[in-house]
Amino acid sequence: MHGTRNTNNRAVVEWVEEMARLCKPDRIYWCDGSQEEKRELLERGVADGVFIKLNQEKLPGCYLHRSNPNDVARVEHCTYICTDTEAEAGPTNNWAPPREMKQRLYGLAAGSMKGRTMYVIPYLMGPPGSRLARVGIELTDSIYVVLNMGIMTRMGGIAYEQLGDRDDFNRGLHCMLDVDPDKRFICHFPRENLIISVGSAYGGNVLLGKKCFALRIGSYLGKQEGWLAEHMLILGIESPEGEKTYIAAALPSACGKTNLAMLVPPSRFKGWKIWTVGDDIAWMWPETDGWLHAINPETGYFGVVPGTNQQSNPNAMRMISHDTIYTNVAITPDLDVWWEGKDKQPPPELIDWQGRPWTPESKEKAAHPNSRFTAPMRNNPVLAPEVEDPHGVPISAIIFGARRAATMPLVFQAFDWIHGVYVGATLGSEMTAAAVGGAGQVRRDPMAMLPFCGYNMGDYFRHWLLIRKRLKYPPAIFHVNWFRKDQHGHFLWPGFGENIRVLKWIVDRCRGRAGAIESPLGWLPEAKDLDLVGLKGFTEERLDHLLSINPEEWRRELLLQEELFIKLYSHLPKELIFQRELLLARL
Ligand code: GTP
Ligand code: SPV
Ligand code: MN
Repeated sequence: MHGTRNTNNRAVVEWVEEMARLCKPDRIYWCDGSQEEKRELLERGVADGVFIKLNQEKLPGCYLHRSNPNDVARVEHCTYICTDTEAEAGPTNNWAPPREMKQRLYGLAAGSMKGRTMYVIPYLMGPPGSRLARVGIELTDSIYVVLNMGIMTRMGGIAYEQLGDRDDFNRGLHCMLDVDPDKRFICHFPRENLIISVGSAYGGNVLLGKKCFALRIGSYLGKQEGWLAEHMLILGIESPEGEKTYIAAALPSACGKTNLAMLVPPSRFKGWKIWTVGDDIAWMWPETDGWLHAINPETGYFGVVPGTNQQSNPNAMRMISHDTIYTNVAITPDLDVWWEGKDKQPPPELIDWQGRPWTPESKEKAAHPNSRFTAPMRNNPVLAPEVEDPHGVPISAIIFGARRAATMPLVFQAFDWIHGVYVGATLGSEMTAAAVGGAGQVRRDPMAMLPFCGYNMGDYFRHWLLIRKRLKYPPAIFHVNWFRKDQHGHFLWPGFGENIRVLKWIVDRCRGRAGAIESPLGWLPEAKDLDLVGLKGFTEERLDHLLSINPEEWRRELLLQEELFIKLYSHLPKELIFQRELLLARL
């Protein structure tokens, strides 16, 4: 029978019963992650109006979900880290005392599932048997959450198998309430390994395995246990000779991780291949072989839809053509999907993401700028088989990347680990639609973790510095920027598949085969060091602009870096202050 209790783990059963007494659902449904269950829930979701079944001839197994228009992105202003003291959460996180916050949230949750079903989602983050694999249980009253977690995580019996009779699973309670922004809280209680999320039904706010567990709680656990939970893609790059190199890259939300992880090299790069290990989150640890190893804790991609097309990301287009959940895209009269940047010519009529008629004359966007696909990784034509390896992959390079119209060159290499940590710690990027508010403004986003670090950011930098001591082969660290613009506001760099040219330089630097010149920022490639063959219309002048360091822009940049350091001062490692002095002197 579907939905009946499928575990004897006492801690799980007792906690579910306790939460059911609080939320008072009409029924409890224990998920098993099976295909039949998925079919049943999709049917129920369609009947309840949670999903629209898309054109099954064009998009087999695909469904559309429209979220409440007040609930379309992560909400950083209502995201809290509830550590015992405010200093533990640090100045970059919202903090509230755990007891009070829990009382408030339990008050909101009380009776909120009356007339509804409470779904019990057991899930595993990471390949079974991996030393970092972790179990979570999410309780939710949203079918959308269940079906997304089924794609994004190893959901079902495997989680109970890995947990055995232990009680060290992440507890995640999610109540939609009436999706009221005034009652929206995404709260983390790191010491108890507990997450409570109320008042939202969208993405990173409610798929608790992802940003809440794998990053906020994960980073806290990583600090205690000596590993790193990072907002990073993981890719394998294979040369024509079959040599494989693994790279992890942190770019802030909606700044290009999924695209880089699935890159298709242009025809000039015959024989080169990119394999995706992960597109959003990396869990990494110093392995006994002296390398930093990484696993992807997830099993699916919750990716940005707008801008995805045959040219920019053909692998993603194939991946999302079946068994995919779309959130907040537009649809055609025959139930196909559409979004800005899918093709040049929009169809003559559409239903927009809010369900309203839309024509090319309409002023508003047809798809929400943060519309997303949820697709299983097994749909990815370039999925790396290593993704299932409990030992992970050894990382040769770490990239920090940003979205910057000015200031930051296309690529440079940090001088060493400490300098690299400084480069990551001072990362600044233009904000995007992935979170509510501020899109376009440059803000500091240390290591792309500003919204995701579950403890004091200064202590997090110190943790990074300490990890170095346990590595015999530390990854080389780089900074990239695909988004520099010319004076007319056009991107100087073609990006997407052409990014392989930068990745190749990075690989060759790691393997001691590529040249560079010393600059105040770090090692910079010269024109002769980059393979630019076959890049149409690309002038040396353009490359000069892309690699230039403008003193005026850097004066401003240093002031912005200083603001962050002042904010973090009380916990900031002295090494980073020293790095700043060195950079100032070099400039
Ligand atoms: P999250 O899922 O929010 O963490 O985002 P992400 O970092 O995975 O970003 P993603 O790859 O989805 O890209 C976000 C947006 O940036 C999309 O609209 C892409 O089309 C665009 N983009 C990605 N790579 C490039 C690039 O190399 N150049 C340019 N110009 N745009 C890019
Ligand atoms: C991000 O914002 O970095 C995402 C999307 O990957 S969400 O899952 O909503 O956080
Ligand atoms: Mn992300």
